[in-house]
Amino acid sequence: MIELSRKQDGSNDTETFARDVAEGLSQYPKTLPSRYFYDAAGSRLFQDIMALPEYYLTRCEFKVLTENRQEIVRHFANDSFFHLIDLGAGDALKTKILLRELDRQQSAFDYVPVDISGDAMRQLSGSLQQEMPAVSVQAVVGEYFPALEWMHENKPERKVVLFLGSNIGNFKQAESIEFLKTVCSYLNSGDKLLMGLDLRKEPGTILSAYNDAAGVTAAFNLNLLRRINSELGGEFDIAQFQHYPIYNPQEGVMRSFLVSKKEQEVYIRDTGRTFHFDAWESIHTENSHKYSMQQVEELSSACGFRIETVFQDEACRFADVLFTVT
Ligand code: AVI
Repeated sequence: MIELSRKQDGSNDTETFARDVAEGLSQYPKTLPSRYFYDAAGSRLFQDIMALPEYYLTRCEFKVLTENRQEIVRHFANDSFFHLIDLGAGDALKTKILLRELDRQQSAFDYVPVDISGDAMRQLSGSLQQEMPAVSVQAVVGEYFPALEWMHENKPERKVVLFLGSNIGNFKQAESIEFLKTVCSYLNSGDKLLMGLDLRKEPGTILSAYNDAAGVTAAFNLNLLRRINSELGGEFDIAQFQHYPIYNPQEGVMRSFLVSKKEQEVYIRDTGRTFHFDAWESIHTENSHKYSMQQVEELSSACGFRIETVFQDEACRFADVLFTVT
């Protein structure tokens, strides 16, 4: 296992967290960065979200990868050795669908899962050793770009990058272009990227996925305030905020907010400040972009890729798009 980051437990640096919180809550309208959702409790809640009946994304992607695994793997393999780099691998449940197929076909590759969590990478390496002992695994603990840079400098062979789960959708539009351009800059012509993207669809279906009946997504969103309380000495009264998601079908953006149910002041020790909330004032906490195929094409050509193949479910809810570096 290669460790490129000092932080091995997924924790965020407290000072950076405090600075980001102070900056976001001083703005009008208020914002908090969605990357802070994922502490241990937030990651557990996200696991629960993925199992919800309303959250179709994970099930659809499983289906797309399962039904198309042979063809996907055929596109990856083309007779020469390659590194399969999995950005944000986590427990790699979806990637294992492809790994089993690559293993079955005795493809010449090694698997490079990348994740900020050292624990997750240790567990994944162990489980792969048991399940697929013939697959060579080189886990990298660190952020995406240092990992890609390290691969670029140390591993000259062909590369296939995985960025599954519609994680790209959580970036702002300009950030997603920047992100993909940077990924592309660490790859060579002919290298590939398989990216999961949630597609535009009936707005009510999208809204329900982020406003489930059991309230798990609400708990996930509110956990951000709980985290500020426990890690930064915040004094949020969680019961005085509500989860409020809204989908804009023109922009194809699902936005989540936390709304203050009353006028209140909240002191956060590590920022040294008190923040004022008007009654019904909101904090914008997350964007989840939903794509049209035209947008996918624009994104691809703006970032140095061309679309090789689009794999999607029969209801066209979710796509795994295979891009090639031009
Ligand atoms: C991680 N990401 C792709 C999820 C999404 O659908 O935007 C995070 C999430 N937020 C609320 N539910 C799920």
